[in-house]
Amino acid sequence: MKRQSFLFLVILLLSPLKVAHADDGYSLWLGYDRITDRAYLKECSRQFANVMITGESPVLRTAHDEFIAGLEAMTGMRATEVPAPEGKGTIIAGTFSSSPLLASLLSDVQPGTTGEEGYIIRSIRQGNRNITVVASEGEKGVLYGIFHLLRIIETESPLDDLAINEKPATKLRLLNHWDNLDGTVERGYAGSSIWNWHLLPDYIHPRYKDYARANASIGINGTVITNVNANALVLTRQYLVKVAALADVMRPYGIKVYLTARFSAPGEIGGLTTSDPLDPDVISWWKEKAAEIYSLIPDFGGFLVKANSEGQPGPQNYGRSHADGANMLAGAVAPYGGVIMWRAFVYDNNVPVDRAKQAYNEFVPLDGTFLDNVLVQVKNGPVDFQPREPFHPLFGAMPETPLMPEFQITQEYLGCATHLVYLAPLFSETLKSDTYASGRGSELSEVIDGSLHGHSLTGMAGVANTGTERNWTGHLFGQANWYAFGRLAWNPVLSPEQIASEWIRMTITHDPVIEEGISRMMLTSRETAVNYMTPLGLHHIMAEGHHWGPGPWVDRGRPDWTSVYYHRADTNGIGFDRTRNGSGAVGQYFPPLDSIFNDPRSCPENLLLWFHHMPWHHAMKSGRTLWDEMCLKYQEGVNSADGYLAYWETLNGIIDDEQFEHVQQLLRIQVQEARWWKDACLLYFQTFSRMPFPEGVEQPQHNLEYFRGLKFHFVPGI
Ligand code: GCV
Repeated sequence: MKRQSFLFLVILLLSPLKVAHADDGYSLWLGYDRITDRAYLKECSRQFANVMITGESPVLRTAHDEFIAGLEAMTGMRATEVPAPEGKGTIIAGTFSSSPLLASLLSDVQPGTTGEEGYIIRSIRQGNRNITVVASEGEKGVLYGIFHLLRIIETESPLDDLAINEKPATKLRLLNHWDNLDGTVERGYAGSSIWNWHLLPDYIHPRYKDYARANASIGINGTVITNVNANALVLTRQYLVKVAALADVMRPYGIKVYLTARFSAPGEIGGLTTSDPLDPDVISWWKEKAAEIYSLIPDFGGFLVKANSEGQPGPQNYGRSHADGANMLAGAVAPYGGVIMWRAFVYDNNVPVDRAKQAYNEFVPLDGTFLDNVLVQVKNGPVDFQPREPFHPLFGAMPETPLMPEFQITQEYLGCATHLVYLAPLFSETLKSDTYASGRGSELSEVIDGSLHGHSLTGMAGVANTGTERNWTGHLFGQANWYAFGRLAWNPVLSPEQIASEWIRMTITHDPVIEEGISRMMLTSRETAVNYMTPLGLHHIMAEGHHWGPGPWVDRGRPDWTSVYYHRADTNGIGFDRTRNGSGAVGQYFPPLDSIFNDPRSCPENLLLWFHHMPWHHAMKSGRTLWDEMCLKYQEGVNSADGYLAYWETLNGIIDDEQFEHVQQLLRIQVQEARWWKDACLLYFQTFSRMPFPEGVEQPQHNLEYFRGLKFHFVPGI
């Protein structure tokens, strides 16, 4: 529950009826707490006493219900439904075509301005009458406009003189659930899967609708409900009727359902002897399967496919290419308007010289060979959702193919649901990267919004961090990452600051001083995690399998799943040489980036060890040796985590009690784990550098053998 100000707090403290506030987090950023600022309440009643939502459809009905309920919760005011503007203030919402009145009020708006999903919110004064218009060419746009207006009210932002024109930058804004049919969630840290397959289709859990609401409120318009490590069973009739029931819940919120397709399904569940994408029986099987799915789910979105990666079957099993596989599936869903999202997260079964290079090598030659309804889905970086990676070199390198980025909202490599790590700075760093694909200023956001290479099919995917935990995401601040993903998929150039501010105001407090304090903590938290986990371009040095704690010593098993493969520490130095003299990965970037990355003097220091193997004594820009700099970065991470806990503890009694205690406990774990990371990594790397810790670095709490000997059982996230 948000608090409005210190003044309000003082009143509460003095009140004999002081209640212990307890926000369990279920309502996410849609808590719609009662507004206590009288002037603001008065303004709401001046603007929204009457409501007129034109047109009839399930999505418009949702817009209507959301507005009435949200306004009532926040103001206590039930807007009167009117057939025409009247009284002091009326909100009129609808599609242009559903209302001549709307069309005439916005007669200056050119067709095509909003598209189906964009919207206009405008304050209009007619005599002494206030009219607020929310209009779009499509019903989804009206729904998004209503949620925007509710956000304005929830954050208590000014209500007069509204002049908002919004249009999403990407067409497909999707969550990807790595949820298995047995209820587990791969890399899920917030309980079990929210889909109860056993009780579907007859039991519709209230969470499904709340999930749809939350997503619609931030512009997410699709959900891939099954894991990319796919189970063909979901394509059987028994499961498809369950999927259809979920799609029915999502539809009024403008959300389409997608599935992952296991490439070997024709063989596994179709009784065929092959799943070769060029085999006529296989082609027919998928066509019939698509027809069956669309008969149950007319607006089914399409398939997401992980093929020939980490043991998943794919077209290469039959000597065919990724394009052969993707195009065969694309042909099956094309008659219904479906799409195929084909993942570029591939690496060979034979251990490559440099795993970071593989997707580029496999996919660039296929550019221009995919059908029009195929997108290639590319992780933000070339290895795997590390705390920091350079952007994936495929962005910009496949001009003939729509590429959609895949971000990981769930914190597989960032402390799971235990660490407070606000991911908008990470997402934004990628989206703002200059690819130089068409010269300087070719930002990655322009690759994915289609403007750089003229694509209209565009998208962005985020691997969900949701589960059955009461607060959905395990950590309260994990909600901010879900929120940030949606906001950035809508507008990739929104600033992390703005997104944090919106989220804090809707979730925790309106107090500007506290908002600033929490925002500072959020905005620095990603760098803090990088510092205590993998500073200066280190990567993939997490413990084996679960990826939770430190494991820089991991050297067993498949080499490109070990830590030593990535950090390459020896007595001479540390880092992966990806220069022209090394693996040559720098050559996958456009000039001048290739040269910038190739030269340790110009390579950004935060990526130094990603691209270079550097001597321990190398002089950093600070004048320190690489070893000292690394030690101090680890320490800085620990100090910042300590600072977050100390700051958070000042909020005791000022913010909601349950929110306070929940985050306090998790921060206590985070500071311990930050030390664990620092101690374990520095002690291990010291065996190579053979140099002492510089002044300012705390002595480790245990020796290296202790850290190496730690064993954990049943770490969540499978
Ligand atoms: C769903 C990493 C993760 C896997 C994940 C894979 C992928 O390897 O550890 O759990 O599998 O990425 O994105 O396909």
